[in-house]
Amino acid sequence: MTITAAEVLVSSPGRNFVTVRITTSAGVTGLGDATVNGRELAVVSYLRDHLVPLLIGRDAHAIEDTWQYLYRGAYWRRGPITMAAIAAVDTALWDIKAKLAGMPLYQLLGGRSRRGCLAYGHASGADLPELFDSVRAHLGQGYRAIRIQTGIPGLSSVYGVASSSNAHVGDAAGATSRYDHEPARRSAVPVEEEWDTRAYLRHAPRVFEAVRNEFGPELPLLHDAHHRLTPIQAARLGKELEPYDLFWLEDVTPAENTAMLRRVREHTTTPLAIGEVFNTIWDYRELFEEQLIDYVRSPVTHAGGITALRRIFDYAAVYQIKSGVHGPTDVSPVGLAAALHLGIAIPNFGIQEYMKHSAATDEVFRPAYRFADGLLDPGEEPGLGVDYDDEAGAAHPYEPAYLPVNRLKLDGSMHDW
Ligand code: EZ4
Ligand code: CO
Repeated sequence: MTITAAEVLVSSPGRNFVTVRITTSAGVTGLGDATVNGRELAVVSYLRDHLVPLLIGRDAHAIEDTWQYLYRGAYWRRGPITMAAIAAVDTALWDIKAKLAGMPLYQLLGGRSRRGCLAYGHASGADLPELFDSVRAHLGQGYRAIRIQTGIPGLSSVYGVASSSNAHVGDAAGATSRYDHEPARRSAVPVEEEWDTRAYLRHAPRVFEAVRNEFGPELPLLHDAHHRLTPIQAARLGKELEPYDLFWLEDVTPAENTAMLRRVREHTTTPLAIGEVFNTIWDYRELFEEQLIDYVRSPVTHAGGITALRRIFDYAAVYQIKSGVHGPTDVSPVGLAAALHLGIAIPNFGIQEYMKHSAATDEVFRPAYRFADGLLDPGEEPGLGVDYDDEAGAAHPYEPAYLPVNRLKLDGSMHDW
């Protein structure tokens, strides 16, 4: 059975997605997610101009060999664009193999290890009353773990905090209503946000104190610092959050220098998660072997596919480190489905981020996965359980969109985000 076609599908049902669809001589097709938020068309070119011509005629069953061929064969290895392109091809080939076996993909990955994948949702608010409403709404929807982000006194808007004032065009709910589900904004250039680390460090512990007082000690709480702190600032934050028993503190420092997490670890027992912007197993080596983190944030989409991420999780398991897969709306339903098939099977599943996609997105991808009682389940459809609707996709053509950039309030200089 050979690969006869590989299409790169671009659609924008509320946000941009890049999807690979591979067709085989047996007539079976498979899907993979190649979306890199804010740099989508670079991956389209990588795929169309450089990978698709190499795929035609290859054995569709030879997943490992194709992965090695695309990774080692590039000479310029790694990087988010390369690894997202490889991930999409790899995921599509796993989808095909599982469809041919007549099984949901997780059966090929070892079968079911748990009843479902514990999911966490995103509660946020400009202030505490708005945040509490958002937490209550998530509890009402069945979430059993919740990420907490809030506005900071003195800052006009903060990344990751939804409000009616930063509603996004293209949302099914309309441009004037609150939209919790979209980190990017459709615009020709990125929106600029302002930042003040000292104000954040003063405010964050008070927020968690208030949330614990309101909602009690049981609910697992998570928080994302978006790479904005220095090691010593991160150490202080982790220490000050200890009384509030976080499930994890995410991305405290910039991802390039993983050694700096040693300093953070020396000071705090708050569990640490990192890796949503990593793209290979090598990025984790120091963090695993020195046991500097507790959760791996890589999604299938940005870490080279199912083949590569499974290897990362096995490596993590040696050090009692668990999965905590990135699942924002910019990971498409194909990428999320792939994560759920892995998550339901692996021994060291931790938690899965879940930021529900818009209705328009689900109309294009028709995912079989379901969320109930706080757990996500990949479903029992053969393969990934995602079915791309060409007509629905074509109704939403690509539109430029960017994540915001972050400047210091003090003097306007660029800051990590
Ligand atoms: O900033 O998905 O944990 N989740 C996050 C996300 C990321 C975006 C980047 O595209 O940090 O909001
Ligand atoms: Co994050």
